[in-house]
Amino acid sequence: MGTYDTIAAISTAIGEAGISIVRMSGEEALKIADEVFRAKNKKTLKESKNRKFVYGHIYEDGQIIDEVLAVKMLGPHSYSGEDIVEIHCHGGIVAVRRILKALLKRGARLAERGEFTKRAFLNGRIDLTQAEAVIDLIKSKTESAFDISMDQLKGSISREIKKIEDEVVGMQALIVANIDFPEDEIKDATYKELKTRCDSIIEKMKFLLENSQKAKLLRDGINTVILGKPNVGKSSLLNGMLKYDRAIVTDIPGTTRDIIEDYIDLDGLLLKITDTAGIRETKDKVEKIGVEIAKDKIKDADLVITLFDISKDFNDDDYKIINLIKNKKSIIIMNKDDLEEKVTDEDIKKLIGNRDFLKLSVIDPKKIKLIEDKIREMFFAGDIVQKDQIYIDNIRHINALTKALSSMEETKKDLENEIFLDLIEVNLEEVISKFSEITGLITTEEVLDRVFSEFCIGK
Ligand SMILES: Nc1nc2c(ncn2[C@@H]2O[C@H](COP(=O)(O)OP(=O)(O)OP(=O)(O)O)[C@@H](O)[C@H]2O)c(=O)[nH]1
Ligand SMILES: [Mg+2]
Repeated sequence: MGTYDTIAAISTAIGEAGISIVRMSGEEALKIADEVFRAKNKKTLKESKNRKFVYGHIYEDGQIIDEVLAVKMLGPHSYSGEDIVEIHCHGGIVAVRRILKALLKRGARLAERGEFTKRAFLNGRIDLTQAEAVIDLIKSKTESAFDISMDQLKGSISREIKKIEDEVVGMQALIVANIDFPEDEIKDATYKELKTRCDSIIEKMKFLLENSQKAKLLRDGINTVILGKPNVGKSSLLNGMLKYDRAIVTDIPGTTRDIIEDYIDLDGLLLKITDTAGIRETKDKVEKIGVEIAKDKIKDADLVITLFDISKDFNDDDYKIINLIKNKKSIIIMNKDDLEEKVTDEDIKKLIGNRDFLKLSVIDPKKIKLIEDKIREMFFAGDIVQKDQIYIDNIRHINALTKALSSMEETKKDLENEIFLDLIEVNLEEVISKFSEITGLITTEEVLDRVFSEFCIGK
């Protein structure tokens, strides 16, 4: 265990709440806490039992500043691997700030983002993939994303990587065993065996990378943009999907001028949904900017829901819109089918060709379900998260795994060309070093800074 200074931070979200928690970690945590905490039973925290709440008060300048419960968790069996003291005080912003200030005054240092978790890593309690899972867990917006992070926190990634690494080490062992037996027969058999093993490893790595895309969609959400000319019912659709009136809806074309973003959880499938300003040629300065932003949003969209109003004749604006989604995954909706239809089947065919479409009314909640079913069907057939699978979705892990895969593919070519075994061994060493980057066995200060800067303060 390393020795580091003592850090303190407010670990709960700032705002009105029942309780708030101030947390301290480090060698001096108990000493500092005992300078401000007076237990009702007169014992110091040092004397009190490990992991047992103690009732008392925090004092500053002889005055009670709050009534609290304090608990110590001695290292190495604590979250950070060091001595931790948590002070559970009244919620709100005043009590926590006062307590934090009192601790800082006595020598604790304000923790940086993720520093408690960073210490857990530095003290060897968790590896880097597990530390990253902690932040992903906090940021999860759906149950599936949470389940994936929970699995990763339990070490699923490192275990999977370790399994593949063992196979690579097995190849190295085979090389070392045969490098000094250059008889032709043994040589041929060795290359053959190495090639078989190499293929199997490549297959496993590819499978992990393919799954990663699915996990990334689950985690970050499907970037969904609602598109159409003014007044076709875009904001009505957004409100219908969110099931509350998030956007203003009026019969005046050009109502939405800015983009409106929100999240929808479709049984574990996360949609990041964006309502946009209706696309049309306009002289209005504000609306014009909105239209440009809308066009820009389409570029990054995973899915575009495009609306047309069939209670009016199509015009040039509709044709422009169909042009914008030429190469995009999209759902086309012929909206307002509760009103008298002004367009014919031919008009529709002329506009969208042979593309699929749904004809409905977005102000009917039952019809919203049809759209949601369509989205689900487009993105996932069957279960979204399969319990027994490993999902690697962290960009850092994906990059390292991709590099490891390309070294492995290089190895495959070298084996086919029967190049010297000791050179192949060098390739394999490269693969293993990429694996060590993932788990944090080999890491740099820069990587750690990047990983932990994603965290909130107090975690
Ligand atoms: N009858 C009927 N009216 C609808 C339907 N969908 C939307 N509307 C009405 O059409 C008008 C425009 O709806 P919005 O949802 O504001 O349309 P929008 O596409 O967001 O319009 P902009 O923000 O101006 O681009 C409102 O009066 C809605 O009540 C529908 O399916 N049937
Ligand atoms: Mg609108």
